[in-house]
Amino acid sequence: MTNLFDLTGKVALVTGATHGLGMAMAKALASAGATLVVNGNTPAKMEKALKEYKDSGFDVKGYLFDVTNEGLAKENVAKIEKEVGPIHILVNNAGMIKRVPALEMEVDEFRKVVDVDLVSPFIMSKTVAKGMVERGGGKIINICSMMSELGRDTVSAYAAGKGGLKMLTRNLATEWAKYNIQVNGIGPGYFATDQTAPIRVDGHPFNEFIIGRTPAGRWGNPEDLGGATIFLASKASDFVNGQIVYVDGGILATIGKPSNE
Ligand code: GCO
Repeated sequence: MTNLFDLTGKVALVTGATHGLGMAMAKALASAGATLVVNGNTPAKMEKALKEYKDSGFDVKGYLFDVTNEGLAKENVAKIEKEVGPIHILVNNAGMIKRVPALEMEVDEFRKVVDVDLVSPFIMSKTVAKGMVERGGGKIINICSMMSELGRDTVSAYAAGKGGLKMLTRNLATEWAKYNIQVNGIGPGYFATDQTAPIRVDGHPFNEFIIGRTPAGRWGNPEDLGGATIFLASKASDFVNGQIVYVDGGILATIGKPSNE
């Protein structure tokens, strides 16, 4: 039986992959045999990331461009497909968060977060899907969030963006299944990354809350996302469409329990 999870010969583009969860998912795809292309928008972070990929034994090409800019997305996808090859797997991971109470958040701040978290996955999906349609198929994975399902104080823009991204995933899956393009999502729970560092420090009430709220009793490690990423990028998910796979240690499965239990 051929290895359902083998990505040999596939080109994978991961946006926002110069650190954190994006880098972990990118490394997982490369470890399954994919030819890896990573996007970032900060030269210094890209330089550091390419060295880390190389030191990890992965031969990776990096492309610096703003995924919220459709012209740059088109230009760079064309460049990647010319220089590396047709993109078989797109992981829309680039994202941002601003933790500001809604009453205090500026409208421009709200728009910027939604632009990065929701509009850029639309831009990148539409740009890459054109070639996938011509070639008879592909895989698109949108990185959603607990906030695709739940609200919490101070993250209104992020929740709106990630909630929209869940429905964008389902809608693109509906429209593009006929082209053999599977569009799915991954919803990370609470992971130990730079993005969560401010709310994860020892003694921070949120740190204790999350550990108590997560049945697995810990923050996720970026490597915990590798299996779901490979699954949704591989033949193993050819009949999976519009699903969000939550890798969350059980948070969404439970109402939680009293702290004194
Ligand atoms: C927050 C966190 C979350 C997590 C992740 C959860 O402020 O609540 O940063 O947004 O990072 O998105 O899935």
